[in-house]
Amino acid sequence: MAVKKATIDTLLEEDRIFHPPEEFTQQANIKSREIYAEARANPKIFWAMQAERLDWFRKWDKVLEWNPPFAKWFVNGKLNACYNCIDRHLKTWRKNKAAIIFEGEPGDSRVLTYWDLYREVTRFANILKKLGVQKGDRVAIYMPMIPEAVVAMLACARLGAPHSVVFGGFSSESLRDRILDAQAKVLITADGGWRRGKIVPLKHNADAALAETPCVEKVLVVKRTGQEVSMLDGRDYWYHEMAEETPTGCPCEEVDAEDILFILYTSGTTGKPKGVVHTTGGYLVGTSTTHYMVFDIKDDDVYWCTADIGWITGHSYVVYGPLANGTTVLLYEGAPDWPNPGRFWAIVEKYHVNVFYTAPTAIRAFMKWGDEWPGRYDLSSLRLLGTVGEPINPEAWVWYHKNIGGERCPIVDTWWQTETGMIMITPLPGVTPLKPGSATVPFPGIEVDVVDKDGNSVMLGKGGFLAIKEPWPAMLRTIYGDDQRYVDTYWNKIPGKMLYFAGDGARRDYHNYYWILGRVDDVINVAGHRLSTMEVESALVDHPWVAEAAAIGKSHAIKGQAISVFVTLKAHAFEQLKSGARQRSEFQDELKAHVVKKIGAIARPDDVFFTAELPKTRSGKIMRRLLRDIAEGRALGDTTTLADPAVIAELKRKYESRES
Ligand code: 7RM
Repeated sequence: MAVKKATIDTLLEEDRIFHPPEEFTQQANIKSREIYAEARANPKIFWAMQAERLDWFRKWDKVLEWNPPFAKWFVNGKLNACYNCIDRHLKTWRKNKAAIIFEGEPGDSRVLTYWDLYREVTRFANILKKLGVQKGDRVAIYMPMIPEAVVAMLACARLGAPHSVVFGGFSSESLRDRILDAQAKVLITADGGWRRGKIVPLKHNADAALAETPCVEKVLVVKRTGQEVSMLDGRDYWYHEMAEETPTGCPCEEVDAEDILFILYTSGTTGKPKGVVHTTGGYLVGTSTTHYMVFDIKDDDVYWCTADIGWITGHSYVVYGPLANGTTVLLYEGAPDWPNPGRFWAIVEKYHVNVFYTAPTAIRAFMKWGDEWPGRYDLSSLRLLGTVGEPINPEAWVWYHKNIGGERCPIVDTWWQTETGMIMITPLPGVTPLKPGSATVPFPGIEVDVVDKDGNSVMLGKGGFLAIKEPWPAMLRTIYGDDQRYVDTYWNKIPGKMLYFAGDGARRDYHNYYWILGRVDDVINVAGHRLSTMEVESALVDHPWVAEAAAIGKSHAIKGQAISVFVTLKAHAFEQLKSGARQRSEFQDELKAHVVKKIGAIARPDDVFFTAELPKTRSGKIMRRLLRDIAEGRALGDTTTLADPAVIAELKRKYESRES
């Protein structure tokens, strides 16, 4: 019965095809599939042509220098990312075009034209200079979603100072680790940001981090929420005070195409976050090209990508791609359900948003909140929808298509990663027929494969590892300060073959469409955000009660995956639990709060289960795969490598009856 149903589901998925509406194709930036053949015939010429959409101070000598796995794109080209996102537009009619339309959570709003943005960014850059920032210095940014966050990033880019944006939802300790790894000299933060009517106390969190980051010399604080915060004399400066005495107008540093534009930390299979390094030329070519073609962007569009600037999607498709293209970008500070679940649709109606890009987890939340919310608003301005962050289930796709897109908007399901910098597998909305749940096909000029453990292509219809076969312009260049980890994590997984290993499973169907099957490594994808099992486990074992812990991702209707943890307590704590001296819920709450303190609220485990023993191999490795089987209520997979098979049967029985 179960098997039969699975077969039917698969057939249904394959059968539903949505062709691009003719009216859409007629007006599309890319109208024909020829571009795929052109790019494949000569990828370097294709990317060189795309590079022409940028302004270069000096043209490159060579498109690509590939010393696997180290790439240089647009060798000896000189440019500036901020110049490309702002200054060059000032010489055109776009000077007075809206660059950023900002909607604050409390309902305040601001519009910054490209000329306004120029004035803000140049003044901000001058302030950073006063605080000692020079080309090559790292600057950490820990900000809410307000225009100053974008201004801060662009000001760094203007000076050639790599930024490291740390998501505002991360804890002090996460911020500290990232500041230390990059040895940031300056931190830019705010007093706070608004989230569901409450203040996220950014400066307060930053203070705790700053107590342990001697590398930070100065802190620049933007006033947003207005509550009292402590300011350390000689280290902390208010932005609005410095702005009063700082002029606008600041020259752009001429940087090399391969100079670092930013570092962004992401979770891998081990506990220590990886500083993904992106450089300037290739990154800007890759993000502006994909933004233009995938989002079919037009000069009169209002474009809204709901990602926070703390994630790669915020970097590539809120800031650099769209602004390089002279787009009007909508920026919203707060939560989708504040003050009610209609907030996003109220914003779409208010600003006549045309292109909307969000994550499957958000779409599933909208579904749960009910069709009546989008139903109350006029969403007829929308012409194109997008998703990113995790596989979208066909049901959510179809809901999005109907309830948000009015069955008229194509949906671009875009697969990519922090490391790829740019969209890699995606429809082109004017040419690619869509199948709900599939990210469709590789972007022109991108060579992808699905391979087995020896690196051989698997047959159509079969699952395997998603791999990228050729370098691409926005690829990560290394892990900050750790070339070896870069090589080992991404390029050495399949011995003897130079393939980029994405860490995702995938399948190709008989039309050569890609279906992403989720992570194959120890990475949990919670609401489209990557966390490693190791990070969560190290946070837990840091607690004095915990002897050992195993974290897994468990399917979750809204978040895609939720974190479940299996914890072995130390003897004294275990005694207290057994004797009832302390309630189980007390233990659970305390450990959940501890993970939040160490990593941030996104890492809060949904479920904490206590167990006397964890299933291990003979060499002592925790078998998370079996814990996943237990948590999902599935039959146990292969248990032959277990050191003590009795442990797992007992654990399964207890988990199902909820005792320990
Ligand atoms: C952009 C971003 C990357 C991981 C990636 C996948 C998953 C992202 C899709 C997707 C299926 C998609 N960067 N992922 N997009 N899975 N379909 N369209 O999310 O570095 O934070 O995460 O996200 O597992 O490896 S990320």
